[in-house]
Amino acid sequence: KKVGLVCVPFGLGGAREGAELGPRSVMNAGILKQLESLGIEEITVRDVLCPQRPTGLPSGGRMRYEIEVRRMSDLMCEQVADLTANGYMPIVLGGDHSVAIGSLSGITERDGSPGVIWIDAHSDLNTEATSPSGNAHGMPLAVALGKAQFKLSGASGKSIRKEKLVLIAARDLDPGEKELIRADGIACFTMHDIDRLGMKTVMDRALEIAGEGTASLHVSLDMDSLDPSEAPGVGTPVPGGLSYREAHLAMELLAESGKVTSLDIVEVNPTLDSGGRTARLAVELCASLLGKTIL
Ligand code: DIR
Ligand code: MN
Ligand code: MN
Ligand code: MN
Repeated sequence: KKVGLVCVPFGLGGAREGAELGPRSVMNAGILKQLESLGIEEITVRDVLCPQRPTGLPSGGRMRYEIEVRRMSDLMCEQVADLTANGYMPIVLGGDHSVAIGSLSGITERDGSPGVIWIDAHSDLNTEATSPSGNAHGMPLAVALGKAQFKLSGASGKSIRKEKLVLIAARDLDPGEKELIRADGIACFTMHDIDRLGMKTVMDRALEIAGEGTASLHVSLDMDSLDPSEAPGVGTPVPGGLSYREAHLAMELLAESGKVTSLDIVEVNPTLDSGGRTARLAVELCASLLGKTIL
């Protein structure tokens, strides 16, 4: 197995500064060592040169920092497409969740629409019209589904299919997002569903929906899916999240499926973290997804 780590120090998609420091904190938490100890034969690291906070007012219209988001997405799309073409599994280290716009368009460019498992307290389905904040990190799935006004230059504007998208761990949805989930019949396993069914059943069903009938399966892990008691270092913590074991079990089941072809780990914010705890958990969860077992 070959892994391509894509570091994307971009934080302009969120409301708080600090997510742009995420990639470095996850690297410092030892992700390279962890990958090596799992017997990954080849690891390449790509750094995406992201636009940083400009001095003036936020650029763009209803999506804040639209110009910067577009620049970062175009650069990422290229990197992810190139890694995929060369047989590397892309692992994207964010950055806020707007980096997933580039992951998804890069994957689609090579392999066609992937199945997508989105593990997040939020559904990231806001369009410019429904977003209460204007923050791009709340919009990547609306962009990928072709629902937003924002379109990437080269791409067709639509990189994923709603039938192949599954949301897991949702617990904080905006009105427009709820409406879209219902109207489009998007599979959504909320925390309530996880409480009732257990993570094993939820993941079995998620894999049936997103893991079949597509050439690839992308997992997007927003660290705010975890309970803030486990992962305090995120920009928008929401109580009532995944436990430490639920999150690991999800990753272990994904590993067992053998279907995952790419991964994002996003929203680690070291300025809000307690001694690198969230970054270390991100590394651990990545290891579980790549096949690390307890025994
Ligand atoms: C909110 C927050 N739904 C928004 N979204 C977050 O601004 O659109 N996504 N935090 O991760
Ligand atoms: Mn998110
Ligand atoms: Mn989130
Ligand atoms: Mn976010």
